[in-house]
Amino acid sequence: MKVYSGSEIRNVAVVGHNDTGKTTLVSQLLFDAGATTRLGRIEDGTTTTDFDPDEIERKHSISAAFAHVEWKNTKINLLDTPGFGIFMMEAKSALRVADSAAIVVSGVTGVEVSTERVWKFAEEFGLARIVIVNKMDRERASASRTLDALQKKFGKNVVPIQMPMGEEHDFSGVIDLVSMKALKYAADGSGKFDAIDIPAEHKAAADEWREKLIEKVAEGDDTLMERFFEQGGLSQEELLDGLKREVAHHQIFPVLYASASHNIAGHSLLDAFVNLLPSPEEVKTLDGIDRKGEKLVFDRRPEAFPAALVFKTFSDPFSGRIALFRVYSGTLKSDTAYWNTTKDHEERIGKLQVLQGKQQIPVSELKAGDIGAVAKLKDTHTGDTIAAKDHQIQIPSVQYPEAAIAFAVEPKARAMRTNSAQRSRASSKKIRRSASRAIRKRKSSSSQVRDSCTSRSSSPSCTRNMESTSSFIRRRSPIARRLRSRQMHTAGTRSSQAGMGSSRIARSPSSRCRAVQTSNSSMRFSAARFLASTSPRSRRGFRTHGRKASSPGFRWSTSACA
Ligand SMILES: Nc1nc2c(ncn2[C@@H]2O[C@H](COP(=O)(O)OP(=O)(O)OP(=O)(O)O)[C@@H](O)[C@H]2O)c(=O)[nH]1
Ligand SMILES: [Mg+2]
Repeated sequence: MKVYSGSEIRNVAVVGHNDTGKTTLVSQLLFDAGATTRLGRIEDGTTTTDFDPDEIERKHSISAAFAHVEWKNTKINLLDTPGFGIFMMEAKSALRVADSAAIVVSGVTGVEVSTERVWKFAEEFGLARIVIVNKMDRERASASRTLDALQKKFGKNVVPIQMPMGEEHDFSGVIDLVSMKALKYAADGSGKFDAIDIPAEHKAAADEWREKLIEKVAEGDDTLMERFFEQGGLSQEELLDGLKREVAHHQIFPVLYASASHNIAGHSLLDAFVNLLPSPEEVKTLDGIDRKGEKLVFDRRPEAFPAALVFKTFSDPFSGRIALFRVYSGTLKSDTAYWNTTKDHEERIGKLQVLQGKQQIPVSELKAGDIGAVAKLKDTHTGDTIAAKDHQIQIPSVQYPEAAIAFAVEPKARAMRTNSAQRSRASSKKIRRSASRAIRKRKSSSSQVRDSCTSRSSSPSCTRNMESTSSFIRRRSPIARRLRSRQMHTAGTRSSQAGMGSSRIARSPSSRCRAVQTSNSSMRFSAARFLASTSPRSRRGFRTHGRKASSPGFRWSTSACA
């Protein structure tokens, strides 16, 4: 994998309300840039960034995922985030390490609750923003209604730099208001397009939209304003330069249009990311704190000392715990010892990687501005800073809100408490063995039925037999179901141990009983799922406590478990 310098990188968090098409859009960008060979679809469970079995089953993103593309010699790091309110902290962590936010809204529903929330987060972190109006092909999609809603909520600096060609079923491409070319896309989802002259029926509207864009760009810059009055307009280069500068300074939030599922306008989005969004090098310094908690401003150049922030940790079934981090200064190298300045101990970095969904691609080093991952860190969790030992700097992480729900799972009997973990492991193994035995048996009887049925005519009893056998295999046995629910629980526990968000798992010193305190939405989800999915029988021997926090200061204490 090539090593990129800061000026060749764009870190973009794809955020917005749920169901606006963020994950589909990331799949579209990956496909259009040639990073994948097919257009991933939510319906088929083939998107790159929704790879978790739960995400595939539920057709929603649950946690932030990372992918990257190379476009015009620039590496675009894409952080796909969930849009559901309960998973909002995942979006916030992604925004914390991004340099810009691509805020996705639906052309049908416009501004929604999470749109406002992610906008506020982006504002808090001082990020450049670009608005993508997706689903322009859908019935009742309207560019003007969506633009009105956006401007009403976020102000007149939200300005379209494109005009959609048609709406609903007629949406066929976009008119670029900078180059004044129409990009007409193929209807087969291949993403191929022709740059043509603006069709006569759109010409008057396009001229009017461009006029407004030029006025807005000229307003934000005195030199451009003078040029505007001198020439009566701006050239394409002046317009693009002005736009880039004002996007970086949050004076303009450009609006673009797309249909991710029909693969329309993907190339123009990639162009806009490269041409308009700031690179990590454009912000020269970063505020950190030293060991005494005093503010420290430090240099972000690749030649400076290495410093990176771990913003997410998750468990991979093959590689173990994976930490995702952003390098803020210097260069991080594989197989090198660094210092965890938050916990004050040495941390050896093994093989550095970059992620493409769940796929891990090795890389020798990562320069300031890039985002990468590393497996099996000794004791480094979300929010920790990794730096050179002689530079005790800590990079501020996201502050998570207080837990809204807390719960604990504990064994009822003291005898169980001593070795509940071993018992749980042993019984999982036992269940797994009997489940595979049952499935093997059923499969072999299924093939017998199939053989005898194909040799004879398709009698009603034959068809019935085949149906029931195959539906059994689909559903698997009750034992397999029990195994699944247990695996789900283990996964939940594992992710909390991995330090996802602010979830914590604590062990009471006197027993093996575990208490989970969670303010992380994914963990809450796993907890709720564990309680909902396990049958009373498989929960036998465990007592569960769940309650809503009555006050913001509520915390679950491990003593409740002792
Ligand atoms: N018609 C149409 N459907 C789309 C488009 N983009 C996405 N969809 C569909 O909208 C649904 C939601 O898409 P996702 O990509 O999962 O949306 P999301 O914003 O990632 O959703 P969350 O992860 O839950 O926040 C899926 O059924 C997609 O096929 C589009 O441009 N047009
Ligand atoms: Mg999604």
